[in-house]
Amino acid sequence: MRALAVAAAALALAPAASAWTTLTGGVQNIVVPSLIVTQAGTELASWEAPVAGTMGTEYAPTCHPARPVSILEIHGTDDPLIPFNGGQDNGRNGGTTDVSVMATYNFWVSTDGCPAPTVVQLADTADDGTTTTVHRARPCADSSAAVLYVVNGGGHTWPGGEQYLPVALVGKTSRDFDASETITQFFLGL
Ligand SMILES: [Ca+2]
Repeated sequence: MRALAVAAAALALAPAASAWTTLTGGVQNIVVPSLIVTQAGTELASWEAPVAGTMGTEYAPTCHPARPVSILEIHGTDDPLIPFNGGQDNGRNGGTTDVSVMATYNFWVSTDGCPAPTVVQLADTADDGTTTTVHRARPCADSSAAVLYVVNGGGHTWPGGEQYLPVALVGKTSRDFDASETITQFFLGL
């Protein structure tokens, strides 16, 4: 399963450098089907890494995974499309509402049987208008983990990726870390 996870992650992230606009849609669209798979309690989903995506309010009450699901969540506090604090979804799933990022993360911390998360600040290495706070809970049940990168001041963007649309439309892109590298290392560490 680990090899499959890494391979799938590499496949999903391959276009990140050159076609982020495409990947943006992919990332948003991946979140919902992956949650549906998780809800089904199948053996297919043992990890997820939603970037700028959270749980829809219509899915949340029915999400009862059969076993722990490792989660790495990355989300900007100034995301204009999928609001950090939840509410109206202005992205591709517009017309729906979302659970807040912290509520989504706390759901997984509880569901995965995690210890209380530790909270640290990433080094603010780039003058990009963002900082990042990392919430890390591990080990959880069955060696799973629940990690959240809160990009303070960050938008609906891929940290380390292109500023694919103007800041006025999608918000700022963090240069303090590379989401692709972070996701890869997370999967390798499971
Ligand atoms: Ca910074």
